[in-house]
Amino acid sequence: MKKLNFKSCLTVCFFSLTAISVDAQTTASKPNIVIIYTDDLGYGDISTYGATKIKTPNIDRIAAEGLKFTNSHTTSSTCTPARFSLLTGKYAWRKTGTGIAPGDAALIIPTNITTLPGMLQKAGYYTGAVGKWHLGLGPAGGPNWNGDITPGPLEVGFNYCFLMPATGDRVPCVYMENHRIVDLDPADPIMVSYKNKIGNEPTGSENPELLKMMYSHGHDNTIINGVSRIGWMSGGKKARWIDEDMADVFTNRANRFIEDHQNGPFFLYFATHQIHVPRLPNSRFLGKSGMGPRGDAILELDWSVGEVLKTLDRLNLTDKTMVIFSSDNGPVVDDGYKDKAVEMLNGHTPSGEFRGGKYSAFDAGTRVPFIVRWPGHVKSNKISDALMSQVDLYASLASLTGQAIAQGDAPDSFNMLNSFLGKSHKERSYVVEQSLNNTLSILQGKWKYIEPNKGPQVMANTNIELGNDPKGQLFKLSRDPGEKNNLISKEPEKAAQLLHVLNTVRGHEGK
Ligand code: NG6
Ligand code: CA
Repeated sequence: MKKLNFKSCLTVCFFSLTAISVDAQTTASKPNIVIIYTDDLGYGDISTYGATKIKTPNIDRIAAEGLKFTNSHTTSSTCTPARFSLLTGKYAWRKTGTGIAPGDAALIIPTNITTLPGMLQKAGYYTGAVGKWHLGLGPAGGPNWNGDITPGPLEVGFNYCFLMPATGDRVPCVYMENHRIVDLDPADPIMVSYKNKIGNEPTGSENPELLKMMYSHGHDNTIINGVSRIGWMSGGKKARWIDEDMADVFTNRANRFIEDHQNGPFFLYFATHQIHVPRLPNSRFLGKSGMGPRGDAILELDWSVGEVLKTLDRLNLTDKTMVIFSSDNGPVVDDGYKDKAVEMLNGHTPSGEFRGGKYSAFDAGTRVPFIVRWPGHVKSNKISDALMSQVDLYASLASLTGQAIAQGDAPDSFNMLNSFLGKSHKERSYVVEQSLNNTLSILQGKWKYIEPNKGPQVMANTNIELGNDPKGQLFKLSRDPGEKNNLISKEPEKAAQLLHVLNTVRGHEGK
Protein backbone atom coordinates (compact mmCIF):
# COMPACT_ATOMS: atom_id res chain seq x y z
CA MET A 1 0.00 0.00 0.00
CA LYS A 2 1.20 3.48 -0.83
CA LYS A 3 2.44 5.26 2.28
CA LEU A 4 0.69 8.51 3.11
CA ASN A 5 3.03 11.41 3.73
CA PHE A 6 2.22 13.98 6.42
CA LYS A 7 0.51 16.38 4.02
CA SER A 8 -1.72 13.81 2.38
CA CYS A 9 -2.55 12.37 5.80
CA LEU A 10 -3.69 15.80 6.89
CA THR A 11 -5.79 16.04 3.77
CA VAL A 12 -7.36 12.63 4.26
CA CYS A 13 -8.01 13.31 7.96
CA PHE A 14 -9.50 16.66 7.11
CA PHE A 15 -11.91 15.21 4.57
CA SER A 16 -12.85 12.29 6.81
CA LEU A 17 -13.75 14.81 9.48
CA THR A 18 -15.86 16.89 7.14
CA ALA A 19 -17.49 13.74 5.81
CA ILE A 20 -18.69 12.71 9.26
CA SER A 21 -19.70 16.24 10.16
CA VAL A 22 -22.45 16.36 7.54
CA ASP A 23 -25.96 15.14 8.10
CA ALA A 24 -27.07 11.63 7.48
CA GLN A 25 -29.67 11.01 4.78
CA THR A 26 -33.21 11.50 6.05
CA THR A 27 -36.37 9.98 4.62
CA ALA A 28 -37.21 11.60 1.30
CA SER A 29 -40.05 14.05 1.14
CA LYS A 30 -41.08 16.40 -1.62
CA PRO A 31 -42.45 19.73 -0.46
CA ASN A 32 -42.69 22.51 -3.00
CA ILE A 33 -39.57 24.65 -2.79
CA VAL A 34 -39.44 28.41 -3.35
CA ILE A 35 -36.08 30.19 -3.18
CA ILE A 36 -36.52 33.96 -3.00
CA TYR A 37 -33.09 35.22 -4.00
CA THR A 38 -32.81 38.97 -3.61
CA ASP A 39 -30.16 41.17 -5.16
CA ASP A 40 -27.66 43.20 -3.09
CA LEU A 41 -29.78 43.04 0.06
CA GLY A 42 -27.55 43.52 3.09
CA TYR A 43 -27.60 41.76 6.45
CA GLY A 44 -28.81 44.98 8.09
CA ASP A 45 -31.39 45.96 5.45
CA ILE A 46 -34.46 44.22 6.90
CA SER A 47 -36.15 44.57 10.24
CA THR A 48 -35.96 40.92 11.24
CA TYR A 49 -32.16 41.28 11.11
CA GLY A 50 -32.19 44.40 13.24
CA ALA A 51 -32.95 47.30 10.87
CA THR A 52 -34.84 49.96 12.82
CA LYS A 53 -35.30 52.65 10.17
CA ILE A 54 -37.33 50.43 7.87
CA LYS A 55 -40.01 47.80 8.40
CA THR A 56 -40.21 44.64 6.30
CA PRO A 57 -43.23 42.81 7.75
CA ASN A 58 -43.57 40.19 5.03
CA ILE A 59 -39.94 39.10 5.14
CA ASP A 60 -40.17 39.23 8.93
CA ARG A 61 -43.16 36.89 8.70
CA ILE A 62 -40.96 34.23 7.05
CA ALA A 63 -38.60 34.51 10.03
CA ALA A 64 -41.45 34.49 12.58
CA GLU A 65 -42.76 31.30 11.00
CA GLY A 66 -39.36 29.78 10.34
CA LEU A 67 -35.69 29.58 11.18
CA LYS A 68 -33.43 32.58 10.80
CA PHE A 69 -29.68 32.08 10.32
CA THR A 70 -27.30 34.69 11.65
CA ASN A 71 -24.05 33.19 10.31
CA SER A 72 -25.03 32.08 6.83
CA HIS A 73 -22.98 33.01 3.80
CA THR A 74 -23.19 33.35 0.08
CA THR A 75 -20.09 32.07 -1.73
CA SER A 76 -19.22 35.40 -3.30
CA SER A 77 -19.68 39.11 -2.75
CA THR A 78 -20.86 39.57 -6.35
CA CYS A 79 -23.80 38.18 -8.23
CA THR A 80 -22.71 35.86 -11.05
CA PRO A 81 -20.38 33.67 -8.97
CA ALA A 82 -22.86 33.53 -6.07
CA ARG A 83 -25.65 32.36 -8.38
CA PHE A 84 -23.36 29.92 -10.16
CA SER A 85 -22.46 28.24 -6.84
CA LEU A 86 -26.02 28.12 -5.58
CA LEU A 87 -27.31 26.50 -8.77
CA THR A 88 -24.39 24.09 -9.33
CA GLY A 89 -23.09 23.27 -5.84
CA LYS A 90 -19.60 24.20 -7.03
CA TYR A 91 -17.46 27.19 -6.11
CA ALA A 92 -17.38 29.59 -9.04
CA TRP A 93 -13.67 30.29 -8.52
CA ARG A 94 -12.94 26.76 -9.73
CA LYS A 95 -14.07 27.83 -13.21
CA THR A 96 -12.74 30.73 -15.26
CA GLY A 97 -15.17 33.23 -16.76
CA THR A 98 -17.55 33.23 -13.81
CA GLY A 99 -16.99 36.84 -12.69
CA ILE A 100 -19.68 39.55 -13.09
CA ALA A 101 -21.01 38.67 -16.56
CA PRO A 102 -21.57 41.23 -19.32
CA GLY A 103 -25.13 41.23 -20.67
CA ASP A 104 -24.09 39.42 -23.86
CA ALA A 105 -22.01 36.66 -22.20
CA ALA A 106 -22.48 33.05 -23.28
CA LEU A 107 -24.12 30.61 -20.86
CA ILE A 108 -21.71 30.04 -17.98
CA ILE A 109 -23.28 26.90 -16.49
CA PRO A 110 -22.17 23.77 -18.36
CA THR A 111 -25.03 21.82 -19.97
CA ASN A 112 -23.48 18.42 -19.22
CA ILE A 113 -23.84 18.57 -15.44
CA THR A 114 -26.91 18.12 -13.27
CA THR A 115 -27.70 21.45 -11.65
CA LEU A 116 -29.81 21.98 -8.53
CA PRO A 117 -33.01 22.47 -10.60
CA GLY A 118 -31.97 19.55 -12.85
CA MET A 119 -31.58 17.34 -9.78
CA LEU A 120 -35.04 18.40 -8.59
CA GLN A 121 -36.48 17.65 -12.06
CA LYS A 122 -35.18 14.10 -11.63
CA ALA A 123 -37.02 14.02 -8.31
CA GLY A 124 -40.26 14.84 -10.16
CA TYR A 125 -40.35 18.60 -9.65
CA TYR A 126 -41.55 21.13 -12.21
CA THR A 127 -38.88 23.80 -12.09
CA GLY A 128 -39.09 27.50 -12.90
CA ALA A 129 -36.84 30.56 -12.82
CA VAL A 130 -38.41 34.01 -12.60
CA GLY A 131 -36.45 37.27 -12.36
CA LYS A 132 -32.75 37.95 -12.70
CA TRP A 133 -30.53 35.48 -14.54
CA HIS A 134 -27.04 37.00 -15.03
CA LEU A 135 -25.43 33.65 -15.80
CA GLY A 136 -24.98 34.20 -19.53
CA LEU A 137 -27.06 32.92 -22.42
CA GLY A 138 -26.43 31.17 -25.71
CA PRO A 139 -23.34 29.54 -27.21
CA ALA A 140 -19.76 30.84 -27.27
CA GLY A 141 -19.94 34.27 -28.85
CA GLY A 142 -23.21 35.06 -27.08
CA PRO A 143 -26.92 34.72 -27.77
CA ASN A 144 -28.99 35.35 -30.87
CA TRP A 145 -31.41 37.84 -29.34
CA ASN A 146 -33.72 37.68 -32.35
CA GLY A 147 -34.15 33.92 -32.54
CA ASP A 148 -34.09 31.03 -30.13
CA ILE A 149 -31.84 31.93 -27.23
CA THR A 150 -30.26 28.63 -26.41
CA PRO A 151 -28.59 27.13 -24.45
CA GLY A 152 -30.04 28.90 -21.43
CA PRO A 153 -32.01 28.09 -18.27
CA LEU A 154 -34.10 25.43 -20.06
CA GLU A 155 -30.93 23.55 -20.97
CA VAL A 156 -29.63 23.54 -17.39
CA GLY A 157 -32.57 22.16 -15.47
CA PHE A 158 -35.44 24.63 -15.64
CA ASN A 159 -38.76 23.68 -17.25
CA TYR A 160 -39.85 27.29 -17.47
CA CYS A 161 -38.26 30.72 -17.24
CA PHE A 162 -39.32 34.34 -17.35
CA LEU A 163 -36.24 36.44 -16.95
CA MET A 164 -34.23 39.58 -17.20
CA PRO A 165 -31.19 38.33 -19.15
CA ALA A 166 -28.48 39.98 -17.01
CA THR A 167 -29.07 42.89 -14.61
CA GLY A 168 -31.35 45.93 -14.48
CA ASP A 169 -28.44 48.19 -15.38
CA ARG A 170 -27.22 46.12 -18.36
CA VAL A 171 -28.62 45.91 -21.88
CA PRO A 172 -30.65 44.32 -23.38
CA CYS A 173 -33.50 45.77 -21.29
CA VAL A 174 -36.10 43.20 -22.31
CA TYR A 175 -37.79 40.19 -20.76
CA MET A 176 -37.19 36.71 -21.99
CA GLU A 177 -39.66 33.83 -21.68
CA ASN A 178 -38.24 30.37 -22.28
CA HIS A 179 -36.19 30.72 -25.48
CA ARG A 180 -37.56 34.01 -26.76
CA ILE A 181 -37.58 37.74 -26.07
CA VAL A 182 -41.12 38.73 -25.05
CA ASP A 183 -43.00 41.05 -27.47
CA LEU A 184 -40.16 41.26 -29.95
CA ASP A 185 -41.22 42.71 -33.29
CA PRO A 186 -39.25 40.89 -36.03
CA ALA A 187 -39.25 44.14 -38.02
CA ASP A 188 -37.30 45.83 -35.22
CA PRO A 189 -34.52 43.41 -34.33
CA ILE A 190 -32.40 43.83 -31.22
CA MET A 191 -28.70 44.57 -31.53
CA VAL A 192 -26.46 44.54 -28.47
CA SER A 193 -22.82 45.46 -28.01
CA TYR A 194 -20.55 45.78 -25.02
CA LYS A 195 -17.65 47.07 -27.14
CA ASN A 196 -18.92 49.95 -29.26
CA LYS A 197 -21.95 52.12 -29.64
CA ILE A 198 -24.53 50.41 -31.78
CA GLY A 199 -27.47 52.22 -33.45
CA ASN A 200 -28.33 55.90 -33.15
CA GLU A 201 -30.08 56.10 -29.82
CA PRO A 202 -28.93 58.65 -27.27
CA THR A 203 -26.50 57.65 -24.57
CA GLY A 204 -26.05 58.97 -21.05
CA SER A 205 -22.65 60.44 -21.84
CA GLU A 206 -23.86 62.28 -24.97
CA ASN A 207 -27.33 63.35 -23.83
CA PRO A 208 -27.42 63.57 -20.05
CA GLU A 209 -30.28 66.09 -20.32
CA LEU A 210 -32.56 63.19 -21.36
CA LEU A 211 -32.00 61.23 -18.14
CA LYS A 212 -34.60 60.93 -15.39
CA MET A 213 -31.87 59.63 -13.08
CA MET A 214 -28.26 60.68 -13.58
CA TYR A 215 -25.49 58.10 -13.39
CA SER A 216 -22.76 58.61 -10.79
CA HIS A 217 -20.15 56.30 -12.32
CA GLY A 218 -20.20 53.98 -15.33
CA HIS A 219 -23.74 53.41 -16.66
CA ASP A 220 -23.46 56.08 -19.37
CA ASN A 221 -24.29 54.06 -22.50
CA THR A 222 -27.70 53.57 -24.22
CA ILE A 223 -30.64 55.33 -22.56
CA ILE A 224 -33.62 53.03 -22.01
CA ASN A 225 -36.71 54.34 -20.18
CA GLY A 226 -34.85 57.53 -19.26
CA VAL A 227 -31.96 55.66 -17.62
CA SER A 228 -28.55 55.08 -19.20
CA ARG A 229 -27.19 51.56 -18.87
CA ILE A 230 -24.02 49.51 -19.17
CA GLY A 231 -23.70 48.52 -22.85
CA TRP A 232 -25.35 49.66 -26.05
CA MET A 233 -28.50 48.38 -27.67
CA SER A 234 -30.76 49.29 -30.56
CA GLY A 235 -34.09 47.94 -31.75
CA GLY A 236 -36.58 45.84 -29.77
CA LYS A 237 -38.51 49.03 -28.87
CA LYS A 238 -41.82 47.24 -28.24
CA ALA A 239 -40.10 44.67 -26.03
CA ARG A 240 -38.33 47.06 -23.66
CA TRP A 241 -39.16 46.90 -20.01
CA ILE A 242 -40.36 49.75 -17.84
CA ASP A 243 -38.30 49.60 -14.67
CA GLU A 244 -41.11 50.92 -12.50
CA ASP A 245 -43.30 47.92 -13.48
CA MET A 246 -40.63 45.26 -13.10
CA ALA A 247 -41.52 44.12 -9.57
CA ASP A 248 -45.17 43.76 -10.59
CA VAL A 249 -44.23 41.83 -13.73
CA PHE A 250 -41.95 39.37 -11.96
CA THR A 251 -44.22 38.96 -8.94
CA ASN A 252 -47.19 38.20 -11.20
CA ARG A 253 -45.14 35.64 -13.10
CA ALA A 254 -43.96 34.01 -9.88
CA ASN A 255 -47.54 33.81 -8.63
CA ARG A 256 -48.79 32.48 -11.94
CA PHE A 257 -46.10 29.79 -11.87
CA ILE A 258 -47.21 28.71 -8.39
CA GLU A 259 -50.86 28.76 -9.40
CA ASP A 260 -50.23 26.75 -12.60
CA HIS A 261 -48.24 24.08 -10.76
CA GLN A 262 -50.11 24.07 -7.48
CA ASN A 263 -50.53 20.29 -7.61
CA GLY A 264 -46.76 20.13 -7.25
CA PRO A 265 -44.16 19.39 -6.48
CA PHE A 266 -42.70 22.56 -7.94
CA PHE A 267 -39.44 24.41 -7.50
CA LEU A 268 -39.43 28.16 -8.04
CA TYR A 269 -36.21 30.16 -8.16
CA PHE A 270 -37.58 33.68 -7.73
CA ALA A 271 -34.62 36.01 -8.23
CA THR A 272 -35.81 39.54 -7.63
CA HIS A 273 -34.32 42.64 -9.25
CA GLN A 274 -34.76 44.55 -6.01
CA ILE A 275 -32.73 46.12 -4.56
CA HIS A 276 -30.11 46.34 -7.33
CA VAL A 277 -29.57 49.54 -9.32
CA PRO A 278 -31.19 51.25 -11.09
CA ARG A 279 -33.60 51.69 -8.19
CA LEU A 280 -36.87 52.78 -9.79
CA PRO A 281 -39.62 51.34 -7.63
CA ASN A 282 -43.25 51.65 -8.63
CA SER A 283 -44.95 54.95 -7.68
CA ARG A 284 -46.86 53.03 -4.96
CA PHE A 285 -43.61 52.87 -2.98
CA LEU A 286 -42.07 56.23 -3.86
CA GLY A 287 -41.19 58.30 -0.82
CA LYS A 288 -42.61 55.67 1.55
CA SER A 289 -39.36 54.71 3.27
CA GLY A 290 -37.99 58.19 3.85
CA MET A 291 -34.68 56.82 2.59
CA GLY A 292 -35.04 57.55 -1.08
CA PRO A 293 -35.30 54.95 -3.84
CA ARG A 294 -33.02 52.41 -2.11
CA GLY A 295 -35.29 52.22 0.92
CA ASP A 296 -38.38 52.35 -1.29
CA ALA A 297 -36.98 49.38 -3.26
CA ILE A 298 -36.67 47.44 0.04
CA LEU A 299 -40.36 48.15 0.68
CA GLU A 300 -41.20 47.02 -2.85
CA LEU A 301 -39.20 43.83 -2.29
CA ASP A 302 -41.10 43.22 0.93
CA TRP A 303 -44.39 43.72 -0.91
CA SER A 304 -43.33 41.24 -3.57
CA VAL A 305 -42.43 38.64 -0.92
CA GLY A 306 -45.81 39.26 0.72
CA GLU A 307 -47.64 38.60 -2.56
CA VAL A 308 -45.89 35.25 -2.97
CA LEU A 309 -46.71 34.29 0.63
CA LYS A 310 -50.34 35.30 0.05
CA THR A 311 -50.52 33.10 -3.04
CA LEU A 312 -49.22 30.14 -1.04
CA ASP A 313 -51.82 30.88 1.67
CA ARG A 314 -54.67 31.23 -0.83
CA LEU A 315 -53.83 27.93 -2.51
CA ASN A 316 -53.38 26.16 0.84
CA LEU A 317 -49.76 25.49 -0.02
CA THR A 318 -48.10 27.19 2.94
CA ASP A 319 -47.62 23.97 4.90
CA LYS A 320 -46.54 22.07 1.80
CA THR A 321 -43.89 24.55 0.73
CA MET A 322 -40.38 25.19 1.92
CA VAL A 323 -39.59 28.89 1.46
CA ILE A 324 -35.94 29.93 1.51
CA PHE A 325 -35.15 33.64 1.59
CA SER A 326 -31.68 35.05 0.98
CA SER A 327 -29.51 37.51 -0.96
CA ASP A 328 -26.81 36.98 -3.59
CA ASN A 329 -24.29 39.35 -1.99
CA GLY A 330 -23.95 42.14 0.51
CA PRO A 331 -25.14 45.73 0.22
CA VAL A 332 -23.95 48.76 -1.73
CA VAL A 333 -25.29 52.27 -1.39
CA ASP A 334 -23.94 54.16 -4.43
CA ASP A 335 -23.66 51.55 -7.18
CA GLY A 336 -23.58 53.92 -10.13
CA TYR A 337 -26.65 56.18 -10.09
CA LYS A 338 -27.38 59.46 -8.30
CA ASP A 339 -30.46 58.15 -6.50
CA LYS A 340 -29.84 59.90 -3.17
CA ALA A 341 -29.16 56.58 -1.46
CA VAL A 342 -26.09 58.00 0.30
CA GLU A 343 -27.66 61.33 1.27
CA MET A 344 -30.89 59.79 2.56
CA LEU A 345 -29.48 56.81 4.45
CA ASN A 346 -30.76 58.43 7.64
CA GLY A 347 -28.63 56.34 10.00
CA HIS A 348 -29.66 53.04 8.40
CA THR A 349 -26.83 50.45 8.36
CA PRO A 350 -27.17 48.12 5.36
CA SER A 351 -24.21 45.99 6.51
CA GLY A 352 -25.45 45.58 10.08
CA GLU A 353 -22.52 45.27 12.47
CA PHE A 354 -20.25 43.85 9.78
CA ARG A 355 -17.51 45.51 7.77
CA GLY A 356 -17.44 46.09 4.00
CA GLY A 357 -20.29 45.30 1.64
CA LYS A 358 -20.87 44.11 -1.91
CA TYR A 359 -17.56 43.33 -3.71
CA SER A 360 -15.71 43.03 -0.39
CA ALA A 361 -13.72 40.25 1.28
CA PHE A 362 -14.91 41.61 4.63
CA ASP A 363 -17.87 39.83 6.12
CA ALA A 364 -20.70 42.13 5.02
CA GLY A 365 -19.89 41.06 1.44
CA THR A 366 -21.05 37.53 2.01
CA ARG A 367 -22.85 37.28 5.35
CA VAL A 368 -26.43 37.70 4.20
CA PRO A 369 -29.94 37.14 5.49
CA PHE A 370 -30.92 33.48 5.22
CA ILE A 371 -34.30 32.21 6.42
CA VAL A 372 -36.01 28.85 6.00
CA ARG A 373 -39.74 28.35 6.54
CA TRP A 374 -41.56 25.05 6.26
CA PRO A 375 -44.40 24.93 8.79
CA GLY A 376 -44.53 21.69 10.74
CA HIS A 377 -41.00 20.72 9.69
CA VAL A 378 -38.97 23.77 10.67
CA LYS A 379 -39.74 25.20 14.11
CA SER A 380 -41.18 28.69 14.03
CA ASN A 381 -39.50 31.81 15.32
CA LYS A 382 -36.10 30.22 15.94
CA ILE A 383 -32.63 31.56 15.36
CA SER A 384 -29.55 29.54 14.43
CA ASP A 385 -26.01 30.86 14.59
CA ALA A 386 -24.57 27.80 12.86
CA LEU A 387 -21.98 28.57 10.18
CA MET A 388 -23.72 27.82 6.86
CA SER A 389 -23.16 28.31 3.14
CA GLN A 390 -25.53 28.60 0.19
CA VAL A 391 -23.37 26.13 -1.73
CA ASP A 392 -24.88 23.41 0.50
CA LEU A 393 -28.44 23.90 -0.70
CA TYR A 394 -27.83 21.48 -3.58
CA ALA A 395 -26.77 18.46 -1.49
CA SER A 396 -29.24 19.31 1.27
CA LEU A 397 -32.21 19.48 -1.11
CA ALA A 398 -30.96 16.30 -2.84
CA SER A 399 -31.05 14.62 0.55
CA LEU A 400 -34.52 16.01 1.28
CA THR A 401 -35.91 14.67 -1.99
CA GLY A 402 -34.00 11.37 -1.94
CA GLN A 403 -31.77 12.11 -4.92
CA ALA A 404 -28.30 10.66 -5.37
CA ILE A 405 -25.65 13.11 -6.56
CA ALA A 406 -23.75 11.88 -9.60
CA GLN A 407 -19.96 11.70 -9.46
CA GLY A 408 -18.56 15.13 -10.32
CA ASP A 409 -21.81 17.02 -9.70
CA ALA A 410 -22.09 19.55 -6.86
CA PRO A 411 -18.50 18.87 -5.75
CA ASP A 412 -18.46 21.52 -3.02
CA SER A 413 -21.92 20.95 -1.60
CA PHE A 414 -22.39 19.19 1.73
CA ASN A 415 -25.63 17.76 3.02
CA MET A 416 -26.57 20.13 5.83
CA LEU A 417 -30.29 19.36 5.64
CA ASN A 418 -30.82 18.80 9.34
CA SER A 419 -29.16 22.11 10.11
CA PHE A 420 -31.22 23.93 7.47
CA LEU A 421 -34.31 22.41 9.09
CA GLY A 422 -33.12 23.28 12.58
CA LYS A 423 -33.06 19.61 13.64
CA SER A 424 -29.35 19.86 14.30
CA HIS A 425 -26.98 22.61 15.34
CA LYS A 426 -24.15 21.12 13.39
CA GLU A 427 -22.37 23.76 11.40
CA ARG A 428 -20.20 23.62 8.36
CA SER A 429 -16.62 22.87 9.31
CA TYR A 430 -15.50 25.85 7.20
CA VAL A 431 -16.89 28.33 4.70
CA VAL A 432 -14.95 29.71 1.70
CA GLU A 433 -15.82 33.12 0.27
CA GLN A 434 -14.73 35.00 -2.84
CA SER A 435 -14.46 38.76 -3.30
CA LEU A 436 -14.55 40.89 -6.45
CA ASN A 437 -10.77 40.55 -6.78
CA ASN A 438 -11.06 36.78 -6.40
CA THR A 439 -9.46 37.02 -2.99
CA LEU A 440 -10.50 33.94 -1.07
CA SER A 441 -11.32 34.00 2.64
CA ILE A 442 -12.02 31.12 4.95
CA LEU A 443 -14.15 31.07 8.07
CA GLN A 444 -13.71 28.30 10.58
CA GLY A 445 -15.17 28.35 14.08
CA LYS A 446 -14.40 31.72 15.61
CA TRP A 447 -11.83 32.64 13.00
CA LYS A 448 -11.63 34.22 9.59
CA TYR A 449 -8.55 34.39 7.38
CA ILE A 450 -8.39 36.63 4.31
CA GLU A 451 -5.67 35.85 1.78
CA PRO A 452 -3.10 38.53 0.97
CA ASN A 453 -4.18 40.75 -1.90
CA LYS A 454 -2.43 43.78 -3.38
CA GLY A 455 -5.64 45.25 -4.79
CA PRO A 456 -7.07 48.63 -3.75
CA GLN A 457 -8.34 49.03 -0.19
CA VAL A 458 -11.45 50.96 -1.14
CA MET A 459 -13.50 50.50 -4.27
CA ALA A 460 -13.52 53.75 -6.20
CA ASN A 461 -16.90 55.52 -6.24
CA THR A 462 -18.77 53.00 -4.13
CA ASN A 463 -16.75 53.82 -1.02
CA ILE A 464 -16.74 50.16 0.01
CA GLU A 465 -13.73 48.70 1.82
CA LEU A 466 -12.67 45.77 -0.32
CA GLY A 467 -10.77 43.91 2.40
CA ASN A 468 -7.52 43.79 0.43
CA ASP A 469 -4.29 43.69 2.41
CA PRO A 470 -0.94 42.63 0.95
CA LYS A 471 -0.02 40.79 4.16
CA GLY A 472 -3.26 38.90 4.66
CA GLN A 473 -5.64 39.25 7.61
CA LEU A 474 -6.83 37.17 10.51
CA PHE A 475 -9.84 38.10 12.63
CA LYS A 476 -11.40 36.50 15.66
CA LEU A 477 -15.00 37.00 14.61
CA SER A 478 -16.45 35.81 17.91
CA ARG A 479 -14.89 38.85 19.61
CA ASP A 480 -14.47 41.11 16.65
CA PRO A 481 -17.38 40.70 14.22
CA GLY A 482 -16.54 44.08 12.70
CA GLU A 483 -13.06 42.82 11.63
CA LYS A 484 -11.19 45.75 13.15
CA ASN A 485 -8.31 43.96 14.81
CA ASN A 486 -6.01 42.12 12.40
CA LEU A 487 -4.27 39.36 14.40
CA ILE A 488 -2.11 38.02 11.60
CA SER A 489 1.21 38.89 13.24
CA LYS A 490 0.06 37.90 16.75
CA GLU A 491 -1.36 34.52 15.74
CA PRO A 492 0.69 33.33 12.76
CA GLU A 493 0.05 29.66 13.56
CA LYS A 494 -3.70 30.13 13.46
CA ALA A 495 -3.38 31.93 10.14
CA ALA A 496 -1.20 29.11 8.77
CA GLN A 497 -3.72 26.53 9.91
CA LEU A 498 -6.59 28.31 8.17
CA LEU A 499 -4.49 28.81 5.04
CA HIS A 500 -3.77 25.09 5.04
CA VAL A 501 -7.47 24.27 5.09
CA LEU A 502 -8.10 26.83 2.36
CA ASN A 503 -5.33 25.36 0.21
CA THR A 504 -6.70 21.87 0.74
CA VAL A 505 -10.15 23.00 -0.43
CA ARG A 506 -8.57 24.85 -3.33
CA GLY A 507 -6.54 21.84 -4.37
CA HIS A 508 -9.37 19.32 -4.25
CA GLU A 509 -13.01 19.72 -5.05
CA GLY A 510 -14.60 19.78 -1.63
CA LYS A 511 -15.55 16.13 -1.11
C1 NG6 B 1 -20.55 46.62 -11.67
C2 NG6 B 1 -21.46 47.82 -11.90
C3 NG6 B 1 -22.52 47.80 -10.82
C4 NG6 B 1 -23.25 46.47 -10.82
C5 NG6 B 1 -22.25 45.33 -10.69
C6 NG6 B 1 -22.87 43.97 -10.79
C7 NG6 B 1 -20.32 49.78 -12.86
C8 NG6 B 1 -19.51 51.02 -12.59
N1 NG6 B 1 -20.70 49.08 -11.81
O1 NG6 B 1 -19.58 46.56 -12.66
O2 NG6 B 1 -23.41 48.85 -11.00
O3 NG6 B 1 -23.99 46.31 -12.00
O4 NG6 B 1 -21.28 45.41 -11.72
O5 NG6 B 1 -23.71 43.76 -9.72
O6 NG6 B 1 -20.59 49.47 -14.02
S1 NG6 B 1 -24.15 42.30 -9.40
O7 NG6 B 1 -24.98 42.38 -8.21
O8 NG6 B 1 -24.90 41.83 -10.54
O9 NG6 B 1 -22.93 41.54 -9.15
CA1 CA C 1 -26.04 41.21 -6.57
